[in-house]
Amino acid sequence: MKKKLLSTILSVTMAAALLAGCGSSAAAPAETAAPAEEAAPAEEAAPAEEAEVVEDVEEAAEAVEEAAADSGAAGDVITVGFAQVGHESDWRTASTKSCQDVFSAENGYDLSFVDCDNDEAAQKEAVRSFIEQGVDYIIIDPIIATGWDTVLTECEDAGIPVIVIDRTIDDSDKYVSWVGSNFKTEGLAAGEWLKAYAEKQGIKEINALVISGSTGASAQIGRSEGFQEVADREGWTILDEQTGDFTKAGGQEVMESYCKSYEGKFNVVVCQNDNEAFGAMTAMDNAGVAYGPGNDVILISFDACTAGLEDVKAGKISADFECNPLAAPFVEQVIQQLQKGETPEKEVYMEEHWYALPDQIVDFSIDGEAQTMTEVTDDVIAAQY
Ligand code: GYE
Repeated sequence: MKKKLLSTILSVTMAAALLAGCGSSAAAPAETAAPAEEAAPAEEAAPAEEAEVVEDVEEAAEAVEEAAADSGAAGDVITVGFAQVGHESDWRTASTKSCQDVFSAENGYDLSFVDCDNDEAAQKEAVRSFIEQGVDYIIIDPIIATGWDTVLTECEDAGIPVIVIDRTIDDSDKYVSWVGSNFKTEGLAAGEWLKAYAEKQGIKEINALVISGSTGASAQIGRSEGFQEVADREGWTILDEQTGDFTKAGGQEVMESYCKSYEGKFNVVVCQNDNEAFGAMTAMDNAGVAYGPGNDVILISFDACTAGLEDVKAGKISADFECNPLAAPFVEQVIQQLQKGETPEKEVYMEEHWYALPDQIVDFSIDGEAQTMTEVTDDVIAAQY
């Protein structure tokens, strides 16, 4: 409240100071008054307009204080707490930046950002600290899908709407809205692509190694389930599935051990994100395993970040299945709807694409729905996150 009031006072004080300097109400430039007007719902725009008739700065401040107290709205800055998973991947960096860009002071927000460093307990504590601060909204990207009901009940009791982004919460529905990806569809896409590509290449047997994401994260669960479903149906062998925790170091470590344990026995490596794939490539390079189109091992990845697509273009990753991290603008829409008393959609799905080079682009469908693949070009890479 105090902060909100202060910012309104400052905007009007600045406008009044300008007025005093120029000695004419006409001299107040549109931009000066804009911050107060923009951030305030229509009927609360009065304070900024009043600034044009007040004589001095003190009077302006008083006028605003009164108006703000009267309206009870006070203001304008929306406080948001965001409990982010961590900083494990390029995807995560893009997600964080997207939120910081959208929930900026310039856009009328005061963002409390906590990087939870992949620590589930720390993430719940972050949410509790937002409750204590009395923020207007809480955004959670849940590290794992379960264990949320207690803390979400605390948010509900405090009257703070929660918006979930990216990964899902599977054991509580005490949130207003979720904006993210269909991870099972991503896993199915990887499986159905592999089936079609193997047929085209005349590959009869699939022996796959999976480097999964952080165990219990819905992104891991969905991608594993989707790929496994096709593997089961097609009778493929999944030799092993171990977590690389969505990191490059994790991917490298798991792949180093796979290269020893399964030497000469695998022809597919599935990494559940690009960073794991970067690590796995280093491990395969060191072990003398040739991968990518035209080589023995097909390398599949998820996320399709810029560096991932560069590796598709370089003929290292055979196909990359996008996960779109730029959810923040949609989260903002949800918040704006709530501000107006509207009911937002409970689930909002991000649009995503499947990427490869022309020789690896094949026709496939998911549950009967034909999929379109996107060719990786320099322009496509330049436009990616
Ligand atoms: O794929 C990975 C990140 O939750 C979808 O988390 C996200 C995943 C993403 O670390 O790179």
